[in-house]
Amino acid sequence: MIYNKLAETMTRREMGELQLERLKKIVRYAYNKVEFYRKKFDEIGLKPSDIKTLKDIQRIPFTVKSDLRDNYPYGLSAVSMDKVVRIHASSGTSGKPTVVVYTKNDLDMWSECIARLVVAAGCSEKDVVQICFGYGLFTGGFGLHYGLERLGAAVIPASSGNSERQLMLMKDFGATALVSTPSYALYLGELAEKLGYAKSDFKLKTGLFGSEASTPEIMKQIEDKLGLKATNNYGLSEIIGPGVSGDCLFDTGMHINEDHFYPEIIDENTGEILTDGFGELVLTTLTKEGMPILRYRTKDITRLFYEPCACGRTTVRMDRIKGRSDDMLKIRGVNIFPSQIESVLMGMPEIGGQYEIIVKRENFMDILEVLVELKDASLLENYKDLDALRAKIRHNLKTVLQIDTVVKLVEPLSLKRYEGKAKRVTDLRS
Ligand code: DLL
Repeated sequence: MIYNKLAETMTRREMGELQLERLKKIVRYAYNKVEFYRKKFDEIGLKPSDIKTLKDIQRIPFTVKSDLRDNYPYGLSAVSMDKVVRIHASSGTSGKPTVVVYTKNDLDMWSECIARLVVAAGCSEKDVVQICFGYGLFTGGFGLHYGLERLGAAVIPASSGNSERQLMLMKDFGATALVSTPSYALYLGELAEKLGYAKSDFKLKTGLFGSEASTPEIMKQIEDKLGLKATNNYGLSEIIGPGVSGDCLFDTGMHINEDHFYPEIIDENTGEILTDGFGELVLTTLTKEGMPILRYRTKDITRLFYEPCACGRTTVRMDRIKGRSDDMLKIRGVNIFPSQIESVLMGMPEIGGQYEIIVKRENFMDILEVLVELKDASLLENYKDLDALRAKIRHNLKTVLQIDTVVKLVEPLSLKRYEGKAKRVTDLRS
């Protein structure tokens, strides 16, 4: 099923024409309504009328997270408050949050984008969907909620927290789809096992997971535990929230709603556009009224696929996020993404779903320590087996990372669980 055939199956040429028309319009709009953009354009002598082709987008300066923070709270807004109907914010790691405002039309477009991605993931109006994202300033809860309602699904706005109750609701209300972060879904799966639920107690068919990085291996673990098909969807508050892109059932990358969000991949060091391979995703909102964003550097590392997909959608797809350029760990000169570690660990049957990465410096030397939760506590009773497993993990990690690690095995269910985005890395070097 395709939610909006017209938008999701147009030819590449039609899409290009639509994007150009919208790009010209949004650039003019941003220039006229937002002083921040006007100043940036004027500084380099760029006029909205200079944008004549899609390629001309390269002439527009990038927007970065600190631009939103520097203009806190409403500096990048293009409309007066009487046109604003919703305000969300993303909590940064430090200081003030970044604020995003939505007009009625923005909320309408947002719901449409979510409806498209949940249908692509296999949901319909027949589904009963439990949303375990927080309802609040975070965009996850409300974003998914209104899109699913638009589709006509039955929404259970469970919000985050109280995991035992989540499982009870899931069973009693007959939830067929689950919305959460992948790490929380995995935790719910573990907890269900611990509390003695059988997979057949639940009617789950589809997992709509997003808001944090995941690997195919962790998705597989969730599928095994909860008996559903795990799908990935991506987005960020600055651009809209969830709804930028999502998986179809062919597992070929996440289809981008590119009639609303124009993607580019750049070299994260030089800013140059890459036509092939991995780089930093840059997004431009093509239709957003409340807070148009031109060429936003997401810091998320991915690549784009333009070939047709077997599902019939013609929209460009993005690969799962390999990591964030600011998550990348430089250890003894080697670049490492936490997702590489996760792939190795989750591919090993003896290991449970949780791990933590700690980076330290001892005697001027970087140490990469990996805390790994065992699946089965009985292993702890046999020192020889434990030692052999530790050596195997070290070896497998070294094959992928090229550096040595310190592996610590810990008891099942002993590492911290998160209801939202999991925090896997602690870097103690700075
Ligand atoms: O996490 C929006 C969202 C909510 C997306 C629910 C999907 C589902 P922020 O809190 O602003 O917004 O965080 C955005 O989260 O730049 C990525 O680094 C990361 N992220 C989001 N989705 C994925 C994903 C929401 N599917 C930041 N895979 C983004 C990997 C993701 N990383």
